Amino acid sequence: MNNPLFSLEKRTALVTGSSRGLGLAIATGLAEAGAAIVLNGINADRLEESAARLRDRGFAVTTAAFDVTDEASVVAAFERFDAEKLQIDILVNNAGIQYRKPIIELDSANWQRVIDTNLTSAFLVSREAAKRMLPRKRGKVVNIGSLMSGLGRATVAPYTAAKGGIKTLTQSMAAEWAEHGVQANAIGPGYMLTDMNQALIDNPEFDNWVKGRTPSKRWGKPEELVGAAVFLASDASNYVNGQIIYVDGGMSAVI
Ligand code: GCO
Ligand code: CA
Repeated sequence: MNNPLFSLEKRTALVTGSSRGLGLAIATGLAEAGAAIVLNGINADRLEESAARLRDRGFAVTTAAFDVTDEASVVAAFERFDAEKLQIDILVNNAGIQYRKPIIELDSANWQRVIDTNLTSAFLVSREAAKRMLPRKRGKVVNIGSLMSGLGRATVAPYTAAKGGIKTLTQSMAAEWAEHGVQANAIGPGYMLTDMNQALIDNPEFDNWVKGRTPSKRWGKPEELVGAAVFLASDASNYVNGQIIYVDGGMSAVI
């Protein structure tokens, strides 16, 4: 990264749900752009393994194991950051889960679990981050939405409701924070090759549908989110507010 506009040197980025999957790919990409990284997840062992692999590559990595859906844990994590003088300059709200069930068979506990993990978490973690960013007049919040932020799909109602919420929550964040020098934006990944999607990837009918309907004619690779993430985390996006950038091989342009 030679263009200083896109450099993340001297910035610290917290990426939620980053022990694996899209979160780990994004955290790695931000590290490659110069940021120090705070990895988050609930499984402390898996977190340490991922941190060790990044440290082996020479990156500065801290781990913070906490549950992004638990308000007290989120507040405590930020108090720990304060005590350790760890300033979060960039927050990527990536933590997410999927649960597939037709609406008439869906129980409210699973509905709530998906909403809490994919949507409420972004509110909770951003609130604590923004409380500290606003007085500094600088900060970046990048919410991970989805192609489903603007579309429905059978069997994933709570996920689409949460991801739709992410899109408009991002707009409200921008409405409140842009004047304070804090930019909030979102990334809308399309169909990506992740563990979460393994059942879909392994289903030949679904796999063919994705390849047929995506203008790029293929699934996305997790590292293909890095360009948008670095852009939205860097000074290159200082006048970009409340947007969702779809990284979906063109799917949202045609569907
Ligand atoms: C699903 C998938 C989602 C999609 C994503 C596309 O069941 O719809 O699990 O995670 O991959 O919404 O943007
Ligand atoms: Ca994940």
